[in-house]
Amino acid sequence: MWLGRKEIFSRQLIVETGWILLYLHQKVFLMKGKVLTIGVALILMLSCTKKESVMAPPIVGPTPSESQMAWHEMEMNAFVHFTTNTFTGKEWGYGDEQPEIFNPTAFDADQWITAIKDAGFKGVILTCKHHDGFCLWPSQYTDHSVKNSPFQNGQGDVVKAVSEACKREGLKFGVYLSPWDRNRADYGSPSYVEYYRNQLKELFTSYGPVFEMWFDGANGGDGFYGGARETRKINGATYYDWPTTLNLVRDMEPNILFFSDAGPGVRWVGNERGIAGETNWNTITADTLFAGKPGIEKLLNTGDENGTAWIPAEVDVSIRPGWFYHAEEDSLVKTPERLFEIYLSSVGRGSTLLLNIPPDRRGLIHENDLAALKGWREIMDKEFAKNHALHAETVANNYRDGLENFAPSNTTDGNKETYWATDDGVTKGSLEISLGQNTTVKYILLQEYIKLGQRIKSFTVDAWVEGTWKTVATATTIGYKRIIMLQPVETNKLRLNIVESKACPLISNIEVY
Ligand code: FUL
Repeated sequence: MWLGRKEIFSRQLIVETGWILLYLHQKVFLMKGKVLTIGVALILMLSCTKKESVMAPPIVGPTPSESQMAWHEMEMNAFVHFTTNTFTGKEWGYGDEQPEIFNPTAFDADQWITAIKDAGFKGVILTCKHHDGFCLWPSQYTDHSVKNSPFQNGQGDVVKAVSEACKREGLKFGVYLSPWDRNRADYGSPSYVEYYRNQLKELFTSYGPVFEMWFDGANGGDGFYGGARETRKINGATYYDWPTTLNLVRDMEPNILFFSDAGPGVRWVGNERGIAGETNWNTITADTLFAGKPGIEKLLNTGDENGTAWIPAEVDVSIRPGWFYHAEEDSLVKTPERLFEIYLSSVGRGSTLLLNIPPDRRGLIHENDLAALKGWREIMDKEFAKNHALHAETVANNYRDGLENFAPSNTTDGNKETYWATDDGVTKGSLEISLGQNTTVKYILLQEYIKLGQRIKSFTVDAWVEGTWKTVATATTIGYKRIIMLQPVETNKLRLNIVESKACPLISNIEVY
């Protein structure tokens, strides 16, 4: 019944109704002549007015592409760092490591992917080649790979095993291929860029589909470089000729998302501590940016309200102090509580989390990391066990034309495709949620309907306490998702106040825990 009403007012139907009227009345006009023209014009005008008034709000600023939207919805992905560093104890291999040292004796990609899936991750990005240049697949373009290691007698292929395990478990697979290569003699010359592109071709044609491609801007200058052992500087803005490389990849994988400091699909968040900006715009102007450009961390952390492109921030952080496994860090694995804090400062601030979980020398996720992931999952399941706002009664001081399509109840209907919207030009608004009974509230979760652009600049949340509204949260942006941890408050109703918005605010979801 309720849905039926929605359909009647749906934009498409109104548009269609307009066409039917036009068609009918044109026929009448043809038969009976001039007098009826006025009637036709009037009826058409009425139909248009009605059509305009129930239209969805116009788009504001840049909006996410379909792949970006799917990426937002993934919320949590796992990063896996694995290479010769795992066996040398280094973080940045120099490039002179012998392939013989790569020897995971109990390698089990299924163990990684099962643990990753159970923790709630939706995708995995693997360091197919890190800065040391060692390839986890038997690339035909170099000898510096698994094919010359004792791992599975030189027959092993980590990229194949991981991408296939992802497929089996329904996780998406992503590729990290370090542009900086400290092993290659030709690093810094055009032939290396050719080599890099050839490797991308190998990866995308043999191990796809690939949902995200990670271009790391790191470049420390010095390296083995085929025995030269010297420092090489490249011009990060021009050397790799990224536009050509991106087009090459797009030809193989049209929906790919490119991560780099500057996007174009996804941007770096500006730190490796797991913290997105409290203010986090999904937009930046990337024209003059490039991977590895120094001094842009703050901009990347908060985004830019007036940015010209939708390039959301990805929060990459490791479960351990280092990106690679080191036995001496076994006691330094982040606690479940710390992982939960990181969840709140990444996903809870509208970003996607990319948590690194590096396998050990056996080729397994270490027991301590497994325990941390399990404990974290338990905290998440406990803290977000019951959404007290689901199907709760709502009331708002304004909603678009008073129509159900845009009613405040859309925020608590459990459907992220419906949203509360105010009239055009109304950039403030209040929405009350009745919880039905006194409830201890610890978290409020809000989602903007970002398909029509990110809008909200500032908001507050009030709780009804002892007969009066008490402000329990004051914040800025919402974006795809915002989770605010409150001082636990006993209340039977909450009020969201949109204080400032670029245009009429659109809220698709409110949850209360
Ligand atoms: C950095 C690299 O230098 C680290 O080793 C790691 O891969 C991290 C994710 O990105 O730029």
